[in-house]
Amino acid sequence: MRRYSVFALAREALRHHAGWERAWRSPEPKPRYDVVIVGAGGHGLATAYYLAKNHGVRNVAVLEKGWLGGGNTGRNTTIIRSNYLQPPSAAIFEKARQLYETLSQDLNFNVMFSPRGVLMLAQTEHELRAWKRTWHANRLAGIETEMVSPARIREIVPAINLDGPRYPVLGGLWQARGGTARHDAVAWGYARAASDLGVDIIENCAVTGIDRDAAGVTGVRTTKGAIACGKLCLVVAGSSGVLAEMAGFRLPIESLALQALVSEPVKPAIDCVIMANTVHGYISQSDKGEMVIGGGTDGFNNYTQRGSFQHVEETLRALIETFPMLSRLRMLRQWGGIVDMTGDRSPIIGASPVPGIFVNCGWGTGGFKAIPGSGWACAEMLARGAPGDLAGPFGLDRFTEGRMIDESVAAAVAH
Ligand code: FAD
Ligand code: PYC
Repeated sequence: MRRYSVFALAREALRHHAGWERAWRSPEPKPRYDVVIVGAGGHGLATAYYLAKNHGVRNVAVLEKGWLGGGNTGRNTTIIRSNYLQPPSAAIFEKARQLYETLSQDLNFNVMFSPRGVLMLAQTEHELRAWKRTWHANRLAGIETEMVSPARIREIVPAINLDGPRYPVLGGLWQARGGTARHDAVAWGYARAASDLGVDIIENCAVTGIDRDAAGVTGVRTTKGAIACGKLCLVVAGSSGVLAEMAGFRLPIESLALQALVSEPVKPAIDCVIMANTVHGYISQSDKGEMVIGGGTDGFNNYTQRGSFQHVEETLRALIETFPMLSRLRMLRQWGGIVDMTGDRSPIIGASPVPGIFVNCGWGTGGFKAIPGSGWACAEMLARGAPGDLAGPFGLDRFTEGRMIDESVAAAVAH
């Protein structure tokens, strides 16, 4: 594939952009692959890319029932940070954040990583103590975060109201190298680079059944026919329970909708990401000027991918005390994605009870930021047949051994 560069841009500008190639190939499925990955969200695509790039495993297919990036990857609010509490989470989220720093260069695709800073507000004494604990844990893990005072918060976000009558801002946890990236571009960049390395990405190809014999998995049935495989990795977020059922096992995961919305575009007013977890709202401003806003998950399990008026009202009501300007903005769009929640709010990366089937799921409300680290760790597991250091703690066995990795505070979204 031709490299994207300033010279390519200039060349195409001179010939009316007639020479651009398709960003990724659209092949028909082969009868057999060494590895089949189900789900072309960020995690599935990154897994395929690092399998090919880091481990030389290239006879790989990624099967996607819709269009790539059309699941949670293309529906999220793009917040990237690594301020997690427990050592295994700190390791994988910080690995991901570091990979994001140079991802555009690595993939030769502009993912628009913008380390504009992420601020988690403390609006109760309890939350202040929780963030201080996280800050100390971050320092021990070598992750750069700092506790900031209300006065410093006013400097970072002049538009904020610190003195709300119900929830005054008492301080915050600031990660200066956290930020955002363009979600579609992350999916497209991984897809293009993986395709270039020989990975087959097959869209409009739903997996409808999983075949196994006494020794383990043998292949999948799809809307484009049967495909045999040596290893199968399920990376389908909110559909994880459905795919596990096809394979004959259960996962400790609940699926529910997480919603978000954007306002009409306005001039630049907020140049970092702010999360207000006590009141359940977070906000950043997109390059187009829209306020990108989200709140908590729906209070009941469901598979809808839609927004609801109740959620718009609830989230804005929560945020208006701290951001009074929101009361004067019209909201443009709302939507939902199906998030895959585990009991300890940490992901599952590991072997399943069926030999040859692996799972990478449970990223819940917070997996966009993890995509590069998750792909890296999952590829290592598939190539070796067993998880390495990054994925090791996240196996399914932790639920039977009672070895939870509690990230309910760091998940930072009401659930
Ligand atoms: P997905 O992107 O959902 O990909 C899974 C794919 O599997 C889908 O494309 C689906 O079509 C496919 N699939 C399902 N069933 C089948 C089948 N039978 N056959 C073939 N393909 C199938 N995370 C953050 O870090 N920061 C945020 O700011 C953030 N905000 C969020 C806001 C919202 C509103 C939502 C919904 C999520 C948010 N998240 C955030 C979470 C993040 O989006 C997800 O954790 C992450 O995108 C999951 O990626 P994935 O690749 O695992 O899943
Ligand atoms: O994990 O940072 C996060 C997040 C923000 C909004 C949804 N998830």
